Amino acid sequence: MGLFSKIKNMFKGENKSQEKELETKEKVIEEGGEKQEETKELSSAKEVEHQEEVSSEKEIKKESEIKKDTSPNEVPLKRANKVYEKGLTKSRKGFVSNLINLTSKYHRINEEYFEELEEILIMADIGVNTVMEFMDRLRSRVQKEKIEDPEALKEIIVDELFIIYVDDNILTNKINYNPDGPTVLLFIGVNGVGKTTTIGKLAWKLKEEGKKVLLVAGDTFRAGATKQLEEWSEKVGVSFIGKAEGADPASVVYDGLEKAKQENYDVVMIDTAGRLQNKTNLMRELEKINRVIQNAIPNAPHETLLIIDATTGQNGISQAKSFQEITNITGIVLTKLDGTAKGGIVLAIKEEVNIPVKYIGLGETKEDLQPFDIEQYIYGLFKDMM
Ligand SMILES: Nc1nc2c(ncn2[C@@H]2O[C@H](COP(=O)(O)OP(=O)(O)O)[C@@H](O)[C@H]2O)c(=O)[nH]1
Ligand SMILES: [Mg+2]
Repeated sequence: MGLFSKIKNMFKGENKSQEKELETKEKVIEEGGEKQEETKELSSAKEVEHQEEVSSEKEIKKESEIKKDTSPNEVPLKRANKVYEKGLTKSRKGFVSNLINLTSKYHRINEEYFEELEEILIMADIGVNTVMEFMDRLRSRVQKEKIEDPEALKEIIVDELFIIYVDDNILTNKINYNPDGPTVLLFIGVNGVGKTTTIGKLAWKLKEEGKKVLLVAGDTFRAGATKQLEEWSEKVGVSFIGKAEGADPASVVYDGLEKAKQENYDVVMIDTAGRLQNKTNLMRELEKINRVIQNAIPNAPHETLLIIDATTGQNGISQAKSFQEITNITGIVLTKLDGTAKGGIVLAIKEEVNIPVKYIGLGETKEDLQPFDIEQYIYGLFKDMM
């Protein structure tokens, strides 16, 4: 069975009653969202916090009601599905609807069809080499299997696009945890890609899993960066350590790791400033930070996560290549997928960078960071074609 059919069965075969339950939950979440809208009007930050608490309490209550007659893992999985579906809406309306339109436009597969398909894929941020190889495979399958109807090619297109990704077991989304002592996660990437936000969201996830989390404000360069991280720590209820603007990032990191060891933290997340325009300085700074980390905890950092903004397309890929030259990256977090209509950048990363995408950002709230799962991703993207 092809990948397309497998995913279709996995996600579409769900029984109706569960879908109904989800609709109820979705509604509750939407109501919560409206609450948060209202709170924007309020002047005091305290009141905002309180409102958020009220709405999240409501969500939790509803969730426990749903849980009664579903298995324990189902609700989080369904919730993740919804985040994927919602976050990939723009890409479905852009890239995928172009594919659907192409299928209805042509009655027979011909050269123009192939050319148009190629253009759609390139426009979707899928790397040029990947598209070329894909087109070769597709053309030869069409010839060999004597396929004439574009309708019959829909499934094959999805299968052929993603099979490389799925078959490759090197690409794991798992975080490499330190079994004895604090796990150190270092976050790098240029300014504005979503480092601080990602740390905040992930801190919330890890805290929910019962981990003791410390955030370290290693971006001492940009005004307000330390404050922004501190606010996230308060919002999600984890610890924070930071110094004044202009302090040596390595010294903040040193203090953070000492604290983590003394107070038995499970996870330390280090924010950094990403001034890629001065590569030599950035390299020196990262080397210094890495030295401090390794002195404090052998084998650390356990992950160096590069953050890429999906809306920047090829530019994001070049950033990845530049960072790859100056440091050892173990995983990528692809943010702002909700903001792109292209959706194919995951494949370009695979082709051109070949570092696993571990998390994706599908929106601005803390729930919107999800472990990258290729099957959920494909379903979220192509559900209208299934
Ligand atoms: N829509 C959307 N916005 C995001 C996402 N991740 C981050 N952002 C926004 O991107 C902006 C820059 O994020 P920030 O964490 O300050 O970037 P940093 O400079 O790399 O630390 C903020 O407004 C974030 O809310 C995402 O997944 N989706
Ligand atoms: Mg930041």
